[in-house]
Amino acid sequence: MSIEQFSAKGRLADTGEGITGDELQLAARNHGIPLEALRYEVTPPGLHYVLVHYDIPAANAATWRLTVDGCVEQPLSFGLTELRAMGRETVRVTLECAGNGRASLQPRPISQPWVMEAVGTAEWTGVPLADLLRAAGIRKDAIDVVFTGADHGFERGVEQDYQRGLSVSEALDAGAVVAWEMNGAPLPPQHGYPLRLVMPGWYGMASVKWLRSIELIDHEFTGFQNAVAYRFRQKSDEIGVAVTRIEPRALLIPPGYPDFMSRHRFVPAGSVTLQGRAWSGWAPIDRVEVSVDAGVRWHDAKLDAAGNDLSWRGFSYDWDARPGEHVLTVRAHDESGRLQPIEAPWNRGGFANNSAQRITVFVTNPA
Ligand SMILES: Nc1nc2c(c(=O)[nH]1)N[C@H]1C(S)=C(S)[C@@H](COP(=O)(O)O)O[C@H]1N2
Ligand SMILES: [Mo]
Repeated sequence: MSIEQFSAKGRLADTGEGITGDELQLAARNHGIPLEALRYEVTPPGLHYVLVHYDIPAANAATWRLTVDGCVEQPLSFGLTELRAMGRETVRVTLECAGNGRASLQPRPISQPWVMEAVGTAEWTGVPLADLLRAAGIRKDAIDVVFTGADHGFERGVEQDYQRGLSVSEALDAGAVVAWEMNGAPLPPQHGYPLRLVMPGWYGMASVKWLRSIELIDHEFTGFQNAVAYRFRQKSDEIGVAVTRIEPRALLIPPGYPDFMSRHRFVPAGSVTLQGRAWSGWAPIDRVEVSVDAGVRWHDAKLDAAGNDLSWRGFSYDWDARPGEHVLTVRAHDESGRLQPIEAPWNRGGFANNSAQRITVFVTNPA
């Protein structure tokens, strides 16, 4: 074994190459939301998607420390009890992995092979990040804020702690929280126990789990997860464009009942209320369209009352299901004018593939 065997570049699947053992191993560790769990406004514990690059680190809330230092007037260090005394706020946030949809791209980037289920909504309780930064006093020379988790590993030959950087203004303005609770209970180990960052509107990679350090630096952060990993590229030697906010997406709760293997659906003929949820990290959802004929005709869905702007919005559409085979599909619009595409453009990392969901349904004759 030598480190040289780990390619510095991600690999693309060969034409027709099936899911590899490496991808299967990742898929078994990192699970998505079962689509029927989209019925819950707040995703119940255990059904929210999980993505962990390395291992879930050992952690003890009683001895955990979070430091805030670097370009600050007053470096700070908190235990959990001290941090709780800094304030308490609960935010309902929809998180989605930037790699969601990757496995459907052609050619397929070899990595965590999400289909479309890497999403969830939770209520995160903690202290606003902006309050912590202001308590430490942001110096004029501060450019970026670096968040470091307690997990450690190798990625494409580079040994690292999991780290992500944000600009000072992103860190102050996005409504981020440093959270110790998920849905009113201590964070589960896989979601960052005892402390994590939650960055509303951003793809999940920005929400650093097992958070142990916040460092302000006087230059742009060039760590692996910002400068190498999460970038839109067509070719591996490009610098690429940073992956940031969540592109709009709508998902239907698959109606009726499934076939075990194919997940194709069986629905008795008659009136069926199709339901689902839509979200965007750029702006609130203002329209969702449903098609029951594979995208030939589109119909406006009825939107549920708008919640906060940081979490998904429910929608429904009454369908008169006639016997035969149908392909259901759905697409979201947001107030920034973004429209979810039927086919999203390809990129080498397989990021932000928000191509429209398609569900094959067999409507059965009444008995
Ligand atoms: N420390 C650390 N934070 C992390 C990760 C990680 O591997 N290590 N994965 C990131 C990615 S890629 C995603 S999509 C989200 C997933 O958060 P969840 O597992 O709570 O849904 O966590 C992010 N934060
Ligand atoms: Mo992710």
